[in-house]
Amino acid sequence: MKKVITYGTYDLLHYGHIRLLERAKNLGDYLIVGVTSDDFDKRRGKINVQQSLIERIQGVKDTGLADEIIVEEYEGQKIDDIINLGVDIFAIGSDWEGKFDYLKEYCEVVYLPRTEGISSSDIRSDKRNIKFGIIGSGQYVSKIAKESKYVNGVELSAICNMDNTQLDESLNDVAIVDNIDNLLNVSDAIYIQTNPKLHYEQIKKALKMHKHVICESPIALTEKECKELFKIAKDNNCILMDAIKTAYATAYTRLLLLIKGGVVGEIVSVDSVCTSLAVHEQEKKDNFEDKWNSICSWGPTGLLPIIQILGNDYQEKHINTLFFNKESNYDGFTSICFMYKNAVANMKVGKGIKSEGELIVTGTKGYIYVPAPWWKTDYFEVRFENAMDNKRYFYKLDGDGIRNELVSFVKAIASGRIGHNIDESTSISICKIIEDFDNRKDLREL
Ligand code: C2G
Repeated sequence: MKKVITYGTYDLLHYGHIRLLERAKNLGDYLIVGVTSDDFDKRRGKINVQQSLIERIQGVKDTGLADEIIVEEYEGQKIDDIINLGVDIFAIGSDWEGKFDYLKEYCEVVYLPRTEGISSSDIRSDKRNIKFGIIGSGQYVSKIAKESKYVNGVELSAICNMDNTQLDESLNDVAIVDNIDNLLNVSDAIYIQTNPKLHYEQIKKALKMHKHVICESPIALTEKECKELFKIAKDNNCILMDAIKTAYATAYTRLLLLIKGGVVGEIVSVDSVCTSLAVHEQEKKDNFEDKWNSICSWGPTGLLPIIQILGNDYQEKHINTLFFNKESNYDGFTSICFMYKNAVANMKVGKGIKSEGELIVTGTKGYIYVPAPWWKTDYFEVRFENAMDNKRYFYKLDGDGIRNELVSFVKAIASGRIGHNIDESTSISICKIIEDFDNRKDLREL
């Protein structure tokens, strides 16, 4: 019996895929189809896949052409599969011509002509693109705009640059508008990266015009305003999404799942540190008014794992703050200690101070260690008393997480609901803690 194997993502299965499978099957007597796992696709840069692994497997199954379906999960797996499954022929489309010649050592390699005129990307882009506008400071806006080019289903409508920093040269052909109204007029959805003091009014305006919003955290400066915004979003059938990049990093979401699965036992402590030296000596003296303070710049990220792991029903919190400029509410350093029923959490944030930006989650069986800078998580370790049991996890992070965040935003708009990365209650808790800080509630000055 001649065994043939072929691999693919098979997203939104189409005629080109079916023809490929038919011809592959005709090369032998038994066809094995390897369908790529979601993780493997992300790792090889395919981030726009629309269907889940199960749906894609079902698609291949429904063709009736596969005698066996396996999942492709890691680089180098093809060699393992060919040896372990006793494969005679490896077949793949001609778009991969030459790329799999290294398999000739193990079996025959056949490149089959690709069917012209059809592809999953074409089918995906047949859906109308979301006109996507960005408002914020030039430097950051450039980053988001550039990342949006990797995301299927969005098309940059315009940019509103709120400061004098230059936009990246590659954006020369993008329309520039000078206020949010003009941005909203040409957009279906907007990314807000302005000073947190402006968020509430800007988000409200956008939602009332039925525009979807992804906003840099904190969404608002009070709990009440945040709740109101989510309600307006619901009433207007719009998506309002919190843009904490870390929440969309694959490594971070895997870490949360492992914790929920009990890998380190019951959690007794979460310690997170996020700092940067963005404020220089000279700036410390003046010009604090327009600056994002530490609690707004880093607070949402620092609080994220605490709230997502231990919840928001803490019994007490103590805020310790060192103000660099009290009149402007500019904290150079803030540490918050939370007391839960059976656990504690500590968050340290700072802008103008520097510390080790690590995340440690302590449990009754072991702990999770994420090295600095943990908020750009691509790697973490699960550690135990017996070091032989330790495990390391690595997941590639493209574009500082902005890319994944935008993919989630597009998916949320298409499905009408926010994914599991940050739920409404987490965003509201973050706003509440920042509100308490602003009101000096539970706060002690250093
Ligand atoms: N294909 C084709 N004609 C098209 C589109 C796709 O013949 N118009 C073929 C591809 O060449 C591939 C198979 O259909 O052999 C599956 O295509 P994709 O789902 O795009 O998967 P791909 O990214 O090519 O993954 O390890 C992964 C595999 O190596 C291939």
